Amino acid sequence: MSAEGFGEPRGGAPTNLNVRREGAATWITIDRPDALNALDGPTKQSLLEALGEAARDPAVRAVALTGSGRAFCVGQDLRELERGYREGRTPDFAAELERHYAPICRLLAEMPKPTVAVVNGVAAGAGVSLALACDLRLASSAARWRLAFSGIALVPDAGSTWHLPRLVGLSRAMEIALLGDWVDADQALAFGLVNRVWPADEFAGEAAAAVAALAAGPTLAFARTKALLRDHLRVGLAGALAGEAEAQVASGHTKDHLEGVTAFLEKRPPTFQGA
Ligand code: T3D
Repeated sequence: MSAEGFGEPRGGAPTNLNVRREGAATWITIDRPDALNALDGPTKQSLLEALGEAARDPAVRAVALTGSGRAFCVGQDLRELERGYREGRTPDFAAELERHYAPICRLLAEMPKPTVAVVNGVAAGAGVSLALACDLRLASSAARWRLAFSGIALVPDAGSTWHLPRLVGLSRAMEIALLGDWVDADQALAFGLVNRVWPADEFAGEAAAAVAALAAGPTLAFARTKALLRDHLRVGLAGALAGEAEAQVASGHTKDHLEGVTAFLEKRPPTFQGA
């Protein structure tokens, strides 16, 4: 699996973002707690660059996205747009979606390694969209979700109209988007919106262990698996069978496949290298 096509390195310190490595995992923390990690321009640019770097770096085998303080992310920074609105101007949504939200969403969904939203608290607007674009969502019992776009008379964006019905079904997606109620962590689990919920005081440790386990997994097989699952939403059975066969041939030639089978035969846990 190639990491090509995930942008170019730019360098420079990230703004409002904490990026750190934990073993083979990159943790990206949106760090604007006073604004509930709302996404202003510099933060979105930093997030885009950090995700691109993580996507390209073969030593990074999983990516976790989380927020500092009591929020995961509340979406677009509305204060950044305040002046224009007060002057009666509407932002250039098309340009902003194309410049930041679309490539961020595609990186989370398509980079060749698992991506995990570690939803520590409130998620709203495009913050929900980011979490939906990740491969997995792990939630604290303190997390709560609101799509929020309807509150400002916008449509859900940043990929949420694509991801939400696929994750929870059309009826729930309509409910979440149109009724606009808060979804708490237990409801989110029941809806299939999140994959795991842990009590708030256990959340950091449990989420870290889950991300570490993913980062120690068979990265190339994971990359092919996520691509197959996404691609096969759009193809018929014959196409899916052909896609699986092609991916399996490639997976069968990896060192990790040999290690996995050898470990099974030797009755020991495998040690995958991501190669
Ligand atoms: O550019 C484009 O293409 C458009 C794309 C749009 C995508 C979107 O994301 S639109 C949706 C944006 N998000 C929202 O509408 C959510 C707005 N926030 C809220 O409704 C509430 O803050 C919450 C319900 C999430 C939390 O409420 P609460 O009472 O717990 O906290 P709070 O007091 O409202 O917020 C705390 C601070 O965060 C506050 O700042 P202050 O007054 O103490 O200085 C608040 O202004 C700030 N904050 C919260 N959300 C945003 C924000 N600042 C900027 N932008 C925000 N979205």
